[in-house]
Amino acid sequence: MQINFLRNAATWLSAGATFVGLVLSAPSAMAGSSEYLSRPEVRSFIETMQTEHALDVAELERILGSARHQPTVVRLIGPERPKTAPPPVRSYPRYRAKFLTQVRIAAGTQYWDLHEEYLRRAEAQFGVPAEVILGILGVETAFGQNTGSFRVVDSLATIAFDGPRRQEYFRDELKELLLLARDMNIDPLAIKGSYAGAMGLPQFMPSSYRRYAVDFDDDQSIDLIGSPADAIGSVASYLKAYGWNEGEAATVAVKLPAGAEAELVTGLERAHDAAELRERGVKFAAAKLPEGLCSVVELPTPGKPSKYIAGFGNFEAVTRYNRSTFYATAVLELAEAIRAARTQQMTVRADTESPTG
Ligand SMILES: [Ca+2]
Repeated sequence: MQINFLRNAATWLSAGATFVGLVLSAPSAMAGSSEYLSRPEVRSFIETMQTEHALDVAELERILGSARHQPTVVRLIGPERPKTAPPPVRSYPRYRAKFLTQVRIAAGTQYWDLHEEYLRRAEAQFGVPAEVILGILGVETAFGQNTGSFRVVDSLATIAFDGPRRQEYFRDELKELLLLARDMNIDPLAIKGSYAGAMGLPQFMPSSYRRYAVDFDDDQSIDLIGSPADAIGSVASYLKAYGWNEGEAATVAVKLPAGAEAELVTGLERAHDAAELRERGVKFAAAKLPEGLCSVVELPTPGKPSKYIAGFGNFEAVTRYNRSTFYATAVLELAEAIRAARTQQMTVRADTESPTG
């Protein structure tokens, strides 16, 4: 999601010169929809926040009065794809290549070295392996390098009141942001994030921040923007809450019987019993499988036969972070690559550092 945003932002910036000219010549037209305070749905939102959550009306007016409509956000959120449109050509290798780079894998091992203590603690407390936490932080923000530059109030208000879809969801997130800022005693106008309002190293939405984030460096505040420790603990806490089971494989490669693909692929849904799949001729690449149902996920490559994997409970936990099978697969593959690179590094270190006497 983050990477898409950056690519789109770059396209947008490349047209910067003309765009800036436009803004300078017609500032009032651009700011026209920023007058959120006069809108009846915004008044009613403020009223609800006051009656249901006892937030101060003057403070709400200060915040929402400063909220600015962001046309870029509307464009990036995009319209619903028409049901009649042909499905886009999907390529898992193309998606994977954005994240499984040597640079990102090296950044992952470095991050592991720097924050080993907290990764160990997260693993002990929540049962989530260090590399999976790093896989998420790596895909989401390249370990804090791309955390987003939109004011979260602007992003959320824009989609909540002018978005092409999912307004209700984003009104809820705006509410959660205001409550989060109150709880943390910070000015919501100071918080930056993605075009969709995801914040900090792990790109938590405000509701997830309030529900699952933890203070992992014991400084009495939960800071997902400035504290790698809090980000590490919070990712593990989130995955645990969505059913991560210590020591279980998330995915197992499968071979499907020819012609049965369309019938067997379930994507995000864990609808299959592994024993039944075996009876139907599905071959698993491992003898021992995790308990519980599994999904069958297709990883397509245009012009070539697709690959398939079975996704178990831990795979589903990762898809709860971002509802995409490509996303979860890339997170887990980045995790494996970081783990392998670290193992190699440790071997080299042990060879060069081991005492000879
Ligand atoms: Ca903290």
